[in-house]
Amino acid sequence: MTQRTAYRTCPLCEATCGLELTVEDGRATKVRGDRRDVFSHGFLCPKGVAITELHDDPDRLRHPLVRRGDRLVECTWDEAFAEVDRLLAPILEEHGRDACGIYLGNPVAHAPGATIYAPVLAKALRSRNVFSASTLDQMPKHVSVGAMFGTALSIPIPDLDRTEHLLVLGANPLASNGSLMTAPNARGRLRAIRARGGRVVVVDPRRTRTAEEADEHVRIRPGGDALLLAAMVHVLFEEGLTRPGRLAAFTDGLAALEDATRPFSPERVAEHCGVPAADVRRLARELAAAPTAAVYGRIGTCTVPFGTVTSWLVDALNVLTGNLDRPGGALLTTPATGAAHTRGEPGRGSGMRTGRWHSRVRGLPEAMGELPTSTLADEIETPGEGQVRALITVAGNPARSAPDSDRLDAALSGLDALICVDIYRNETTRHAHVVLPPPSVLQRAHYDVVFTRLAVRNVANWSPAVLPMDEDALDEWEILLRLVGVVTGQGPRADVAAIDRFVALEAARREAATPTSPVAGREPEEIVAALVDAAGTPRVGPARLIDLMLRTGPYGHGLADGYVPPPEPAGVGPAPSPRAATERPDVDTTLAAIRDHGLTLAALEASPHGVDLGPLRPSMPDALRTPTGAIQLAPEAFLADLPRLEATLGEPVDPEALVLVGRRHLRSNNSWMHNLPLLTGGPAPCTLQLHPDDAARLGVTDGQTVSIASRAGEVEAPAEVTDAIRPGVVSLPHGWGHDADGARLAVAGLRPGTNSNVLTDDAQVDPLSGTAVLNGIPVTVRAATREPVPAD
Ligand SMILES: Nc1nc2c(c(=O)[nH]1)N[C@H]1C(S)=C(S)[C@@H](COP(=O)(O)OP(=O)(O)OC[C@H]3O[C@@H](n4cnc5c(=O)[nH]c(N)nc54)[C@H](O)[C@@H]3O)O[C@H]1N2
Ligand SMILES: Nc1nc2c(c(=O)[nH]1)N[C@H]1C(S)=C(S)[C@@H](COP(=O)(O)OP(=O)(O)OC[C@H]3O[C@@H](n4cnc5c(=O)[nH]c(N)nc54)[C@H](O)[C@@H]3O)O[C@H]1N2
Ligand code: SF4
Ligand SMILES: [Mo]
Repeated sequence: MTQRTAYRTCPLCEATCGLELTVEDGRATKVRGDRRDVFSHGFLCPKGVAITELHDDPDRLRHPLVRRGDRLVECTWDEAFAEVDRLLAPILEEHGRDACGIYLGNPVAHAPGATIYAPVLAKALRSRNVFSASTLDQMPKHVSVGAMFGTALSIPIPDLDRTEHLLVLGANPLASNGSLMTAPNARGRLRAIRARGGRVVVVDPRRTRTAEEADEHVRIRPGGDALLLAAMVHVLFEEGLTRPGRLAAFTDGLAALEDATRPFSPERVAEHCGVPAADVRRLARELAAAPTAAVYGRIGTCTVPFGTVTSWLVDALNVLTGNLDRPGGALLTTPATGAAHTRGEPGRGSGMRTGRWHSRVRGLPEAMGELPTSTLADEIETPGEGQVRALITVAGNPARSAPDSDRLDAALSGLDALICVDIYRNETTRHAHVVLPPPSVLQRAHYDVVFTRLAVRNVANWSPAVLPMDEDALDEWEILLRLVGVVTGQGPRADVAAIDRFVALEAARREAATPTSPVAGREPEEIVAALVDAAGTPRVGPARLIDLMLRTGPYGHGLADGYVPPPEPAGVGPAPSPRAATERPDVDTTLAAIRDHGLTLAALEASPHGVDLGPLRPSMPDALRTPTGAIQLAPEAFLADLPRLEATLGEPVDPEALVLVGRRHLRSNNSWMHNLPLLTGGPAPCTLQLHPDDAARLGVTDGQTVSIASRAGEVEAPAEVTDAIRPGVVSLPHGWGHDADGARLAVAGLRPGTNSNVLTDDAQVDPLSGTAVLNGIPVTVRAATREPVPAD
């Protein structure tokens, strides 16, 4: 028997844990947390353990599928791409570029092949109909920070390991493992705040596991965060507690923000946000008084009617209390592969614009080159020029993840062509004409381009593939580039290597033309030729582009040979102390050496547990990319949404009305990973949580099947009566409903659960970002008159 150990960053959520895998005779047999990982120090969760099951899952697709009548059958790659070309070429030819849409799902952000090459495909398509999971998720944050700090990714990250006060709104990192805050072992890091005398406050309609770990749980009404935060801003101004400190020198809009929040006194908003006025005042005072503090909001602050305004006010509080851009506050990262706020001329930029075009049917604004996924069904169903007749999905399951999903599911089934790059035949891909499966995550190299940009510490990890690809397999980036070949008219057998080289040369050309780049003025060919591995073999694909990004990033020295890490000490060392996250004198030495010589991919390849680039560092005003070079505390467009917010104060508060919110479960991952036996034990997670008072009023008992109805649809689910939820609020997780005909998810089908997005309403969006409203959906609940039909 041959046995070896492999190290790999887990790509399954945003926490980026280091995994240690045992590989026996070519099979990954065991997974543990990598105790020497510079960031996760051995932490992992059950999903990380299940990564081998994901690889071995018999339902995971190993071969492309093509539609023959009402069946999807296995075929060769050549047959699959020939069919893609046969379907797409005439649609693009006859109906124009917009007739083919593209939808990019969440795992696109979790694998560099897709992170880098899916946008290349979207660009090559030259369609306005680009959709993604971002408008079901964090687009309000992109739009708010884009206006305030100048780029869509200028997202302040809470300095979790040093803060003395953390105010969390609408996030449950103990279940989600953190989002827009990459922090492996969120629980340990939250506990450390309290252990060093700090305070954690969680604002959530549910008493979550995170709320249980906190000093205080504020049981807000769903959607009430914009009011709560506006009132906290109001209190800071009213009571003279604003202390922007050094930020004042480069912050515009203080007076405008003060004026704009004047109508939102705690006394006026209390009933509507569900937080007593005295508590609002105290929360504001405590935030202002804390030596350092960070305000952090996530799903519950984004997928709501005032998502952008809420996201803006989160950072407005960070600015007003002087906590933005200071240790212990909320800071921008300095990621090894760079970001828009580290590139180009320091301190100034063109800013972020939205609404450069609008969706055809509902006139919703573009943001980051995308249209809202909430209007995808409209664009498919509505005839006329620009109607979406074909759709490419990459790592997405919009038939379960998007609002009013019954409608979208039906729309998908009516497309002239649906091409899916996906590893499962699930609720979306069952409608496909062609399914193109990438290899399993263990068969692909990894670098977390996205989440290293959002991490509470600057780190860099490269993971080589743990297992070889299957014979005949295509890597995800190769699949995407062959699709580029089709949509650019090069046919089904385009030269992937040539397109890839073109992409690399374009990236090199952009760098060469950037005066501040360490490769400024060099020849693109020369730059690309220097992107070789330690043996001198030219790199290709994502590895080549990541090497370029590292060499031209904040720690890069262009084409220089670069930093050589010291050899790995043999054997597994002792587990680092919990303090390791902050107190690492060795990090300063490493960082100095990296700064002297420059970071390259070769250096990361020689560092299987990653490279620690230290805690977050103040970077403003240099990192600002607004046209004025200043923080925009009161962007016009956001001020203009406040009258709509004020108008909600005139709506009656009906004590008997129910609203639906979502929730996440540690052993689940959006709509997938439900097919892995390791994650399916324990009580069924897909229950409708409701408060005992509501249950009593409705005559519902624990475990009973209830019917939940909204404007969009009606579903049934078992009731879970719990006082952990605020009265008037019910909660159902999303991503379930695995009983669809034509899917192949044998394990998930045994316990299909209920699809909550039958209830969410695609007509409701946050107008500034086009983001779906997925929380706070008005519903009625009653005891079901019949038992649910069992899954087939
Ligand atoms: N009601 C409600 N709805 C929600 C949410 C909510 O909180 N409430 N959350 C929203 C959020 S935050 C998000 S991000 C979206 C997610 O929305 P989506 O991205 O549309 O959905 P996922 O469930 O993440 O689907 C991932 C798909 O990628 C496939 N996949 C997995 N790994 C790979 C891979 O390596 N390569 C490829 N090509 N495919 C792969 C899976 O089989 C699956 O089909 O859902 C949103 N929907
Ligand atoms: N295990 C697991 N981990 C995941 C995922 C998963 O599906 N499973 N999904 C990943 C993805 S794609 C994302 S985007 C992240 C999301 O990461 P988080 O945002 O941390 O995830 P949630 O658990 O959905 O937490 C949202 C919380 O908001 C609360 N909430 C709902 N409405 C409101 C409101 O109006 N106001 C306030 N203040 N709170 C409200 C909900 O009760 C819930 O507790 O998680 C990621 N990690
Ligand atoms: S917390 Fe996230 S990154 Fe860490 S092991 Fe679990 S799924 Fe993987
Ligand atoms: Mo998400």
